[in-house]
Amino acid sequence: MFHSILHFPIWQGGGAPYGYARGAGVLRKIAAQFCPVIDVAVEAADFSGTREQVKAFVTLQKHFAKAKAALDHMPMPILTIGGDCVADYMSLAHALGRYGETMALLWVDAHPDINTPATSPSGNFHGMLVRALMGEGPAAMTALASHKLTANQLFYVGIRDADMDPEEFRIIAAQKIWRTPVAELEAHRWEPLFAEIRRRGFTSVYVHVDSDVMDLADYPQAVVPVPGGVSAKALVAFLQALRANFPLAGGALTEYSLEFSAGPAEEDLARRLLVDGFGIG
Ligand SMILES: [Mn+2]
Repeated sequence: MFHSILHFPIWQGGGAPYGYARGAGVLRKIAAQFCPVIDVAVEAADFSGTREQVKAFVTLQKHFAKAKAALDHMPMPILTIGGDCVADYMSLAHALGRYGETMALLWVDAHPDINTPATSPSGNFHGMLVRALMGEGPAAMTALASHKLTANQLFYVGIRDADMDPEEFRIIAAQKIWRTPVAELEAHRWEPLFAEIRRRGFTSVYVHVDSDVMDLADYPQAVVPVPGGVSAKALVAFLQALRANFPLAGGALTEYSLEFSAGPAEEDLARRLLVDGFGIG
C-alpha cells in the first residue's frame, strides 16, 4: 500500500514542543517494524523568528527543505508520521506535483487549517497549510507547492464548528468545500463521500489525518482539543474502507502528541491507526 514512510517530528508549526517528539517516537517504533523509515531530524528553534505573520518562519523553511530532499528519493505513495499538521506540507506538495488534479485530498481533522496569516488567531502555520497549498500565503511557502490545490479537490472529514474561525467558515461556504461530519463517520456513512470523489473523477486519494479528529475519550492528549470527535474504532474502519475503494496518493498521521502519557494504551492506539487503519502491516 504505502511504499515508504517519512518520520518528520516537526513541532514548530504548532507553536510549542508539547508531546510531539514523544508521540512521533511511538509512531516511529511501530512503523519501523513493518517498513523502512526515513527520518528528517528536527532542531530546537528560536521562536523570535516571526515573518509575514507566521511564527518560526525561517525554521519552518529550513525544515521543509530537508523534508523535500528526503522525499525526492522515496518511492511513492509515502506515509508521513509524527509532528504537527505541517509535517506533511512537503509530502502534500510532492504528491500534488506527481498527481496534480487527479488526486483528491481528504483532510481528516477537527480543524480545517484554512486560515491565512492575516486571519490566523495564533500565527501557527499548522492552521494555514491548506490555504498555502491553494496558493494563498507567504510566497516563500506557497512556492514550495508547484501544483496548486483547488477547492474542488478538497474534502473535509470530521471538522467541527466549535473550533473554526470566521474566515474558515467564509471560505468553506464560498467555495462550497465538501464536509463529512463526525456523526456520518460514526455511523459508517461514508458512501456519499466516496460517491462524490468518484463523481468528480479523482483516481487517487491523499488522506491527511490529524489525531485531534478523534474523540477525547479515545485520544485525550490533543494539543488543540475539540470535543465531539470520532471514535478511534470508526476512524480505523473509515481508513480501511477508503483504502478498499481508492488507490492512495499518500497519507499522513499528524498531531499525535503524547505530552502526558506514552504507555501501552497510547502504543495500542498508534498501532491500530497505523497497522489496521493505514494498512502498513
Ligand atoms: Mn487539528
